Amino acid sequence: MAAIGTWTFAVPAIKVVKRKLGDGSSCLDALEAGINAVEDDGSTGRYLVGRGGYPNAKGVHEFDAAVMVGEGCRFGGVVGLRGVATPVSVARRVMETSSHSMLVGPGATAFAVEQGFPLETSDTLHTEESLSAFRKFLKQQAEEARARAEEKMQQEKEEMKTEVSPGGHDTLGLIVLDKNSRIAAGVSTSGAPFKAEGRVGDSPLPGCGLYADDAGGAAVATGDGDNIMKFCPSFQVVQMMRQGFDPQTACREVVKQIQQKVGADMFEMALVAMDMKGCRGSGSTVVQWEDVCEGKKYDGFPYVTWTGE
Ligand code: SD4
Repeated sequence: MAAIGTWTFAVPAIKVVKRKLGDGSSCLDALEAGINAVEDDGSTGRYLVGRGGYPNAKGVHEFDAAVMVGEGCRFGGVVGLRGVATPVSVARRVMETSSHSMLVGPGATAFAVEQGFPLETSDTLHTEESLSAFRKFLKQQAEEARARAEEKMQQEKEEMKTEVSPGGHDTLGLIVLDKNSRIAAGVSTSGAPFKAEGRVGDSPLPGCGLYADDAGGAAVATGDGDNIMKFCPSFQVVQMMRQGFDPQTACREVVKQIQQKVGADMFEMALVAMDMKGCRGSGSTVVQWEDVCEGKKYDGFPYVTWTGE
């Protein structure tokens, strides 16, 4: 039995996974419960997951989440889901009870309601921290607009950029291997802070934000999803593990190949992976990461891991 999760805020998720696997739960049950523990807890603030995640530019939470099971490569995902604080559970229902693999926007929300998920509004999905960050974003936008009008200079693309210092990325990605050697991966995120309405990141896309295949193992990604999705890195890592590479080598090699391709425009991306023996590894395009929850800097990508009998 083993688990690995992105960022230090995966600690509560891993604790739940440990308890559930100890009670004999399947990897998927443990994974869902672990991710729910972070999604539904707005108290810690500062991560982009579930309740208290940062909303889009209109102040609305649009969640992306997915699950994938190694056995049969079963997959379910939701994109731009509104009103449900535990999107990974809706993603699981898509996998288990619908004839589809991915539902988007209003369709995803309607499905969640059909499945009995209580619908929430921004009032309860926001926390004080996320609301104040959004207000800061609006204020900054207004200030920028004023400055642009005053200066009346040529349109400078750079100035149009809103930089609210989201301070990094922090999607929860979790991989769980149970005692029957079944593996599952899941991700949950509110996406890039203050993203455009309708924007989709890498997280819910199979092969991009996550992949699981019991012929090799599982991998999850975090970082700049608009770029990550172009490279299907989670799929690449699992394919390499399938060919016999250990997770660490696979993650590093995939990062290296992307770096070689992208060159100077390299973007933030981290990968964590686990093979079917429970060995784990990670790779990242950033040498020193700042964990936004803790405000600490780490050499290499911070992740949380556990292994048990
Ligand atoms: C996204 N990849 O929506 C996500 C954000 C993220 O850590 O991973 N943050 O682009």
